[in-house]
Amino acid sequence: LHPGLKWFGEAKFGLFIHWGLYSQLGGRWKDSSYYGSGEWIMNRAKAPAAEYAKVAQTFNPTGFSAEEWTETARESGIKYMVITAKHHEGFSMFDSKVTDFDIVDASPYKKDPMKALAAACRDKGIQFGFYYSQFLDWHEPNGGGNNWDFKNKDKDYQQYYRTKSIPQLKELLTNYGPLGLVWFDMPGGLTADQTKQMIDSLRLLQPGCLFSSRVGHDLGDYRDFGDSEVPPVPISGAWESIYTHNDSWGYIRHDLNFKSPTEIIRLLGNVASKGGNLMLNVGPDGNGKWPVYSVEYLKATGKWLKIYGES
Ligand code: FUL
Repeated sequence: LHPGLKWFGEAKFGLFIHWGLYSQLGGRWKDSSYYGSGEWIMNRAKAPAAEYAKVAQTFNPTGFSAEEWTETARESGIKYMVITAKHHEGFSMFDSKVTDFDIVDASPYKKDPMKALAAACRDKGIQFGFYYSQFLDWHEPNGGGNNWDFKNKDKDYQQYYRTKSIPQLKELLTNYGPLGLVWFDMPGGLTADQTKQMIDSLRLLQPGCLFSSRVGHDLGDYRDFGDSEVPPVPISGAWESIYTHNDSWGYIRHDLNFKSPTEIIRLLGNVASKGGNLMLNVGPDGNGKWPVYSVEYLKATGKWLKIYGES
């Protein structure tokens, strides 16, 4: 049995955080406004990569506080936190030597928020993990998904894996202390053998770290269901359901459709009764602040869990 399955099997409640340049846009690109999946805005607007990259110059999340985020998470009964190190837009929210398209080199913020967050989670006994989009990368000519700037037929996915994806995964597994998990998303461009090779090389760095099933080819350590899906019957083995708090993973200014504490508690109960973990998402804004309803409703959930939840 994978050693990480012990904490994962007991966790029940995790927090997903989608945070990137799309958070700065908040669901608006030029004169158009978008609803749902704010982190897909570059794709939906077919924003040219060079132009989209300029958003970084305005991204300065001085309101970010690792202490505040992790304290809210702790009060809410959260046992693990998974944050987007790089989503499909291709921007790295950590200090990466592999590219200049990262928060330290390309934004006025110039600091690595992931360092502080990893440390604060460790202090509070919260397992910490990274979401990493290993195939889709709309910024890179050889990355998956951006066929509006870079034609798919001209792409060399292997080159992208070799020069960005795998080296960045190695940075994440080396520079942030022990990780609870890496949440791979959307496999592509690799055969089963190549995926296995990639995973083996990463496992050497942190044998205790879990890999999500979206690494592809059934090679993950636990099972993730589809977005916002709970299985209808109890399921054995380690698994997770993931849900948005409002209707989007990434921050959308005009989305106030937040699940109430009652709805969150019901969801938690439903998932736990079938043997899984619920990982609920929060989408901080471009300043690094959580939507006020996320703070309030999560804390209220934590209060309930303190009284009625089994610890
Ligand atoms: C999906 C992604 O495409 C969404 O943007 C989001 O990150 C969700 C959790 O996973 O595959």
